[in-house]
Amino acid sequence: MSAKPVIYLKDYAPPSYLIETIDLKFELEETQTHVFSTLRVKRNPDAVVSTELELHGHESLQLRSIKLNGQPLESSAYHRETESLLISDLPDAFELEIETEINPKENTALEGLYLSDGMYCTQCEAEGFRRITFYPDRPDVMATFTTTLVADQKAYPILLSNGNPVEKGVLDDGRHWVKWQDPFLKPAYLFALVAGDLACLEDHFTTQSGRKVTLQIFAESKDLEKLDHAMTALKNSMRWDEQVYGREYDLDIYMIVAVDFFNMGAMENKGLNIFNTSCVLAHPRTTTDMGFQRVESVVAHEYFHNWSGNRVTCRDWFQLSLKEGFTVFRDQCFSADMHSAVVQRVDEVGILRTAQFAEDAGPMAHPVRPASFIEISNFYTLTVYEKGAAVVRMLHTLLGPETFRKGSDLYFERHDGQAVTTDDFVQAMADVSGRDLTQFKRWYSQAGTPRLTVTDRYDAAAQRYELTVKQSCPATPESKQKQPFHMPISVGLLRADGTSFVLAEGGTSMLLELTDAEQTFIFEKIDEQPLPSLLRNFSAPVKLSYPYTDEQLAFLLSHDEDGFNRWDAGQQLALRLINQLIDDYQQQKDLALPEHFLATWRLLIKEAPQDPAMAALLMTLPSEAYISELAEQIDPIAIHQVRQFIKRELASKLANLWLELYQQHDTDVAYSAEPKEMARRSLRNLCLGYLMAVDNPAHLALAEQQFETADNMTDQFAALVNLAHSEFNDSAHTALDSFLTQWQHESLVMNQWLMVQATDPKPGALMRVMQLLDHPVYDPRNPNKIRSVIGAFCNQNAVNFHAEDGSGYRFLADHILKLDAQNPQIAARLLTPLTRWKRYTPNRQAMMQAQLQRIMDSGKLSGDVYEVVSKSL
Ligand code: B3K
Ligand code: ZN
Repeated sequence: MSAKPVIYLKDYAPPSYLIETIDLKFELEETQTHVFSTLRVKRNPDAVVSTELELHGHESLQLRSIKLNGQPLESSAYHRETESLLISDLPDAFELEIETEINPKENTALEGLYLSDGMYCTQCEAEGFRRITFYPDRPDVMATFTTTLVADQKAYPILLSNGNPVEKGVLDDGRHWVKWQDPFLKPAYLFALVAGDLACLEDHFTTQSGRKVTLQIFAESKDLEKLDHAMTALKNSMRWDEQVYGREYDLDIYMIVAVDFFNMGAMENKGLNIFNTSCVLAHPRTTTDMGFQRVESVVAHEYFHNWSGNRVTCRDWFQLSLKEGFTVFRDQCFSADMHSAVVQRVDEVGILRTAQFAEDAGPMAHPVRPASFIEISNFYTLTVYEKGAAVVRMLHTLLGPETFRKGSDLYFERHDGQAVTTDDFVQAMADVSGRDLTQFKRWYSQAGTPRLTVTDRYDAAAQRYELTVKQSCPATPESKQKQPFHMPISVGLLRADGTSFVLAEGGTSMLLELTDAEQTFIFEKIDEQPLPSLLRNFSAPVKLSYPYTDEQLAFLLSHDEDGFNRWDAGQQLALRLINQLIDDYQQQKDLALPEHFLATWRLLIKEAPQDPAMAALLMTLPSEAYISELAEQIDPIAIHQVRQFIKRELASKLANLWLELYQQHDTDVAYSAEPKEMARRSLRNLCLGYLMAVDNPAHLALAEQQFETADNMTDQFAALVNLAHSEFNDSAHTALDSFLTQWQHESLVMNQWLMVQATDPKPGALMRVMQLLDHPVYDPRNPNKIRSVIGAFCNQNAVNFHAEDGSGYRFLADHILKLDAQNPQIAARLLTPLTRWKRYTPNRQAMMQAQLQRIMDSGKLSGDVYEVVSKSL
């Protein structure tokens, strides 16, 4: 059982005391770091009930001394509970001095202060600061921080914290110190420090008001050449936030530090972002195009937090989406402006529709603003991030860009320096638009993915077209009955010649506002039977159904002016075939690909050169994860076999076309990271994938040649994946071995090498995965390595993870039990595939459930793992 209680949003109460300033001094030693903290405290005039002072403090903290206004505090004046220190009988204003001792070296949870490859770094969001010192570790307590770091000068020449450096000095025992001051109010979760031997790339940015800001990106010196892309992304983000949101950077210095041991992607600490190396280092030789885009979007995301998150922060952790949903929306728009907007939209909807919809349909489903939790770390979810972004996007769509901008201006001005709620955000949007957004707010309080069923009627004589939309939403753990949502549905109507009708306000798309459980929308002066294009650009996070025929979907695929809906029509067409073939497969019938499907693909290939980026999307079959999410009952083997069958058929029946397209998109020009070149590479590598789906030595030779001659990681890695996963390549190990030899000293490339093997769908993958865990490049304490092997196997190798004998489930449970003691956040995160047990075939359900039960029965679990397992069973 977990000792941790459930925390409810409805129980929120303002803090009894406020902290005006905190002055910190760290004497950094690997196993015994001393933290001296001086707090200026005053009673909160807005507190509803005035209780004792609650300072959070993890059980690992050793309290060395505590003084009130300079006098040692009597031990009867305070007492310690598991997660806090409570002090009673305090005056209205006072100073508190606390000395604690911590052990960064033993900190394997990677929360609070820890060592990453010998360098000190911190991670305080959400509740890591309480592992550093006793403090009101809650986001509505905001203070100004001064931080002095003292450490050995030779081993730790660089000492960083939030804000601006104000003083430094050298001590006569070989240590030195630097004092940092952050003038902005901030909650403890935004505190950071770094100490290490680091190289730095420096640049400058002049803000729109003419202030010069120093930009510094720190990494190990061997990685200095991999920082240019992040620097460019940072400058682009700074410019973009000025242009699109009118937001300027506010300190004289902005720092990013790359660390190899990190529980997630990156962290937006004020003025001192700490990044997982995987989200900041990029070089064409070692990083794929996907990696480049990830770096760009994470750099942007963390930078945008400076306003949406830091200047205006969350009142409590239930409001997490206030900063995360909004910031994801901001980084999505940034990426759309930097690259192809359609490709960006397809990618983000892909994540939402597969992973977030699955979360919303599972035992951990929760509203964008959860109403309760045991462990907040479990709520950094796709719902809070991606659905939260979709909700902000709907506001943007409903209000239009100008009014939305007025709303964000008002929000930032009204709440600068405050800790607020999602209601405050929506209120700013309501105030500038004059609209009542009360119903809209249900998106924050009701979980679940709404279903829309659309029917239509055309009256030729009256030239009138009607669309009727019904909405419903399945029950989720927090509520059975759902009230209708308010959502924008963007529609277009296509004529038989493929052009779109001009609708109200002169455009070819129109916004319908759905508010009722059932609503009919009427279009006048429609002079021929139209074909509706619904939910353009995925204007709401819902599952929509309309009774299209295959011919109508094919028509949308070739004619819809909405790029997203063109792509989606192709996906729906493929899904129909896939579902049909899954039935055939389960009934042990022969599988066959219909001629009209091949004809569609011939056309796609023919037209591909006109828009390679779009073509690569259109010719990618729906993923196994998406097919699974839509399935009534998931049969992973059938899904895999059918998808492979279609791929092989397309490959063999259209082999010459793939080869021609592959060769057409070859180039002698040197590598470039321009979007056009990225698109060319993605189309060419898609062709390689099809070529490698058939048994043909000539195709194998092509892949080998590409592997050996590629001047960039995108092409080399695409060749490696194909060589390693091919059923027809007897010497997969040759490519894997040579890749290992070539890149063994590049940790991030080794993650990719581990991942290719962990995701190999061929039989025997689990045995190979177990061997990888003993390989010298694997490190059982490094989250990136754990994700590359265990995470990749359980999430991206469905056929093997779901093996009939239950070996995959046992393997995952074994590792969760081991990991929980070491790093509960990572352990809880890895559990996800087991939590979906109810979606699988009955034999699998039983085996998955048994492993969850085994974890539950194992004794002492962290709150993180306990919460996920207990909610899943
Ligand atoms: N705010 C951090 C996430 C912190 C996760 C803590 N378990 C990164 C981000 O979303 O920008
Ligand atoms: Zn974020």
